[in-house]
Amino acid sequence: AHKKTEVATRKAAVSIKDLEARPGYIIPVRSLADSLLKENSTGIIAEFKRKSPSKGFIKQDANVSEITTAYTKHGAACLSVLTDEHFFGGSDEDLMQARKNDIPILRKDFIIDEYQIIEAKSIGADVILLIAACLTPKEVQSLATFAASLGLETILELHAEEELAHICDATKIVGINNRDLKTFNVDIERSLRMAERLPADKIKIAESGIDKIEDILLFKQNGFKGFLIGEYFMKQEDTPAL
Ligand code: IGP
Repeated sequence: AHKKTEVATRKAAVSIKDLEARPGYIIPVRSLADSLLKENSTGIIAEFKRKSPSKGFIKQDANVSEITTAYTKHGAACLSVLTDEHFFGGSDEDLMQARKNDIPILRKDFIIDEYQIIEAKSIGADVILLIAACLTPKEVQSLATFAASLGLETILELHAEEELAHICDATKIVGINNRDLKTFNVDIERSLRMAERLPADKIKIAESGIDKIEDILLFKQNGFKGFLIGEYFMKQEDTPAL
């Protein structure tokens, strides 16, 4: 409900025509699928977030440019930037600053409207996230198809087995969230069981609560190609050397 009001306010302020005139509209889109399927890909999707509903502030004054550049130099396959302000303290400006790095960027937000996908493109994002828990299967299909029409890829995020019905042709990349969005509990075993039920042609990504190499190896052995890591990286004292 909060997102709806927020999107309606922005819609009234900035027209689609204005969004389409922004620089993001003319720069080429980079493919997450290609990046993950590359032979020597680390599969790491490194996330920039200052705070989260489960942890509060992780790093309030984090420098988006420094951190995303370090992520890129140290082998990330993709960047993820939170643009939701209300829960995560993010902004479109953060994503635009990350865009100078030449790897795909995921706009991490709660997308419920085509307008937000046009926004994503206008700020230079390559990938959007659709969360099954917030959308009907029909909405997923129509939003993912719309994203593809702009050249953007979609990650469909699932958490529970009931949400398998949200998978469709337009969603070739599926993320399984290890963290329950309501209780914030992380359960990797549950994700592995769910992954067995995904269609074989989907590219699988593991999301949340990953903080050791063993987790990544376990996901890899189970056919996952991507590993979305935020908090573990953000809470490190030092930014990796540039
Ligand atoms: C990253 P973590 O535990 O490494 O910080 O998790 C990412 O998976 C998490 O930020 C996330 C998220 C989301 C945030 C997953 N799905 C949906 C906002 C909205």
